[in-house]
Amino acid sequence: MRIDVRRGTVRKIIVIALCMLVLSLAACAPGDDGPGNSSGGADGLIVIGFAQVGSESDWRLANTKSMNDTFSEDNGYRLVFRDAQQRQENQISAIREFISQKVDYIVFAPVTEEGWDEVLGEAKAAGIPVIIVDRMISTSDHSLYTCWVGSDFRNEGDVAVAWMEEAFRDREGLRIVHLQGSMGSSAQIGRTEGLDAGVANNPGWEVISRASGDFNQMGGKERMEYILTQFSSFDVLYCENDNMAFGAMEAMDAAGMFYGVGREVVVISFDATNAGLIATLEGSINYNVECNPMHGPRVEAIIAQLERGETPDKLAYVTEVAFDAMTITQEIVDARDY
Ligand code: GYE
Repeated sequence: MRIDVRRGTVRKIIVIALCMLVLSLAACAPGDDGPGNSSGGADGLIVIGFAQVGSESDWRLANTKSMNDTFSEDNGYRLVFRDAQQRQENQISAIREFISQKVDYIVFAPVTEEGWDEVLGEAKAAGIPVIIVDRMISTSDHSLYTCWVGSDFRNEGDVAVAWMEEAFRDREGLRIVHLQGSMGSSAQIGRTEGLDAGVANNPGWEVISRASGDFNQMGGKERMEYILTQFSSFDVLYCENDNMAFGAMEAMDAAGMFYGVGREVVVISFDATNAGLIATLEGSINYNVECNPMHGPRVEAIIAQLERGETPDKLAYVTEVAFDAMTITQEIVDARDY
């Protein structure tokens, strides 16, 4: 009997020890699938590694501010921010750094669509959830990221083209200059696809020149300066963001070209930042398609869901509108704080 009792006690001790081991492993395992990924370190803050694209545009600065404002210590987070200076290799290094730091969540806005499987495989192996924001990646393995939130860039392009079709309904031919964003990024790919579809559907439309200004003002200025050495006139500037449009305007001003409402060149832009909307109200941009950068609260809502053990939508598109110089008002411009 005594032996049996002793055996029972030993068994109980082993079972308790095993339970404790399992519990401690579960607590330590980064990114386990149970409720709440965060280890809630000593200070109780949720640690977010955010690999940002760069600081190329007003849109990007507003996006960075939105993330910084949201993921503050006061709100319960520690944000590890890395600026990739528009280079994919920098973003990959930042993600590897986040993995070795064992952050609770990796958030990143991919510079380009291609080439993420390897590093995201490493994040997955480490059990760290990856939230993609703004631009998207191209992959056949959708288990490599938890979810994505951002804009429908192809739709943005389609919206701009629909406006052009209406504005140039009675026009025989249309000569278009196209300034593209950073090549290979979702924002460039979608907005370019929209225009290409418009050109395919409208026999009189022709893209006479196409170049990338890398989404920044200097890029837009330099590309337009070059284009103006090749062409002295055209009908439309289809420009994939506001900052490149400002640069292109500088070049057109210097060349004595007139653009905007009632002028020779119609300007179409994307982002609809505050500066972009001022230019739209003033009439130097004819049509501006909104792209919303305020992703901080959206990513926070996703993290809150994951912390509660819920499954966020795999893909979430932001609702956006567009602004016509003929109908925009001062109130709309004043309401735009980015
Ligand atoms: O349009 C541009 C920025 O990815 C939506 O990147 C973003 C784009 C935005 O540089 O201004």
